[in-house]
Amino acid sequence: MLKTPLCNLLGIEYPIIQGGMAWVATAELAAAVSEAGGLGLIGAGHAPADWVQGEIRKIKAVTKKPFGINVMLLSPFVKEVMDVIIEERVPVVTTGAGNPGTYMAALKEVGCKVVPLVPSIAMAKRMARVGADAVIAEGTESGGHVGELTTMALVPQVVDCIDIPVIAAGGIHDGRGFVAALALGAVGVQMGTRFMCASECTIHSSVKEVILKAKDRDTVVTGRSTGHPVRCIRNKFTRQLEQMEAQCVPAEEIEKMGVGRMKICMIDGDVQNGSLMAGQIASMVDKIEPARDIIQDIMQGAAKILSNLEVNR
Ligand code: TUI
Repeated sequence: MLKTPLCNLLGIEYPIIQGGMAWVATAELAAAVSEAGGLGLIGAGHAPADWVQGEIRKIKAVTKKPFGINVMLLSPFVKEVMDVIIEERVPVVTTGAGNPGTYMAALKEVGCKVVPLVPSIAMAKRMARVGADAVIAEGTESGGHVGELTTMALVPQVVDCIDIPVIAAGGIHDGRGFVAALALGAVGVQMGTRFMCASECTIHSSVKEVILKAKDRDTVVTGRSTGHPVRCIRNKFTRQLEQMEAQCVPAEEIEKMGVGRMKICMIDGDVQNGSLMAGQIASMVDKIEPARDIIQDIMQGAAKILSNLEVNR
């Protein structure tokens, strides 16, 4: 039943990791994904360490299955969050938006599997060298902070340049994307956007509605001028940013504009003035369903594709 080395590495049933989305990936969503046999992640984002500790305790109270924390390395609370992760012996840590090298030894010492997100070959090689257990190669189709390369171009190049397992992320929605990722040499997938519309996901219902209605060209990348490009669903806020970037407004001013925008979107439901981070497959998400059904759909879709390939050989 489509076991890969990722299942053994993380102690999970299906090689599917839920993206560690800030303000979106709470203990409720992560628990549902882990209970369904994938790896649920809590997104630490810019949250303080005591919030992260609270979420860890919540998930431990409802599931005995493995789970992880995504640490956003641009957060001012990274050090304290890492201390909590070590104290709580969290099974898996994924990292985004930077180099987790300085925390690697301490995390590994308590048996934590460290799985950095990488947008490039250089970063993948550096992570393998400093002892990462696996990497997630994330293509620019993803929502949130993105690199330049597409999943199709990035994943096989990362697979060829390192000896540790590679997980694919960016632009994956169903069994087709899952099989494609394995064909590129990945041992599993990470998916964010589809899990935003899981029934257990606690974000504001208005955000889910926008994703359900999204069309193929509705996402846009802003912030290239600041060095932190971010993919979001186009809205009043992204149009404002595009205008500022066209007028060459200084990077610090543009960065300042982004502060607090994810919260007002994901929690308060302001889908026009908030930062509605989502990936290019938002247009494929067409229903709200339990995390378990999402995982089953991917695995059943993948099995069907593989058996058809076999028949047609
Ligand atoms: O991290 C993500 N996705 C994210 S983080 C985020 S919150 C945010 N807020 C404001 C500005 C920027 C982000 C929303 N979505 N994905 C993984 C990812 N990591 N994408 C790109 C990278 C990355 C970028 C540079 C990883 C390493 C890196 O290395 C830089 C270095 O230190 O050399």
